[in-house]
Amino acid sequence: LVNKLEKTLGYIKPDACDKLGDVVEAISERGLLIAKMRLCRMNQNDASTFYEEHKGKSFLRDLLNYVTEGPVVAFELVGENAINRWRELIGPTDPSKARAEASTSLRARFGKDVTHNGFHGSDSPASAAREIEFFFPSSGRYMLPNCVCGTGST
Ligand code: DGI
Repeated sequence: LVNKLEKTLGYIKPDACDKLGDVVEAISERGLLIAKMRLCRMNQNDASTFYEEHKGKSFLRDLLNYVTEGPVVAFELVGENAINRWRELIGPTDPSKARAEASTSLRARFGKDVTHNGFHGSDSPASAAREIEFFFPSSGRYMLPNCVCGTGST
C-alpha cells in the first residue's frame, strides 16, 4: 500500500482559536505540514455555503451560529494520508465521546460539546478540494474577510 501525498482543510472554530499554539504543536508532532494559514471570519451566508451538505439537519442552525460567532483559523495541511490523519488528530465529533475513549485528540482536550467541538477537518479528497478553494481561492481573490485581531472587525 502506497501512502498518498494529500492536502486537507482544517479550521479552528471561534472559541478554540486561543489554542492555536497547541494545535500547531500537535500538527507538527504528527509530521503534517501547514502549507497555508489565515485568520478570517465567516458570515451566516458563507457558513451555509460551507455546510451545504447539512442543509435540513436539526443541528444546522446551532452549527452556523457557532462558527460565525468570531474569527476562525483556517489552514491547508499537506502530508501522507493528510485527510485521515488530521481527522484522527481532531477526534470524534462529540468531545465527550472522545474523552470517554481516553483519547488525546484535540476535541478531547479542547472541545466543549457536540456543537462546540472546536475543530473541522475535510472528510474526503473531494471535500478537501472544495473546502481549500473556499478558504484559499486559487484566483487569489479571497471571499472571506481577513481578521487582524480577535474582534473579527474588518
Ligand atoms: O466531520 P465532523 O465535523 O466530525 O462532523 P460532521 O461533518 O458530521 O458535522 C459537522 C459539524 O456539525 C460537527 O463538527 C458538529 C455539528 N454536528 C454534527 N452532528 C451533530 C452536530 N451538532 C449537534 N448538535 N448534533 C449532532 O448530532
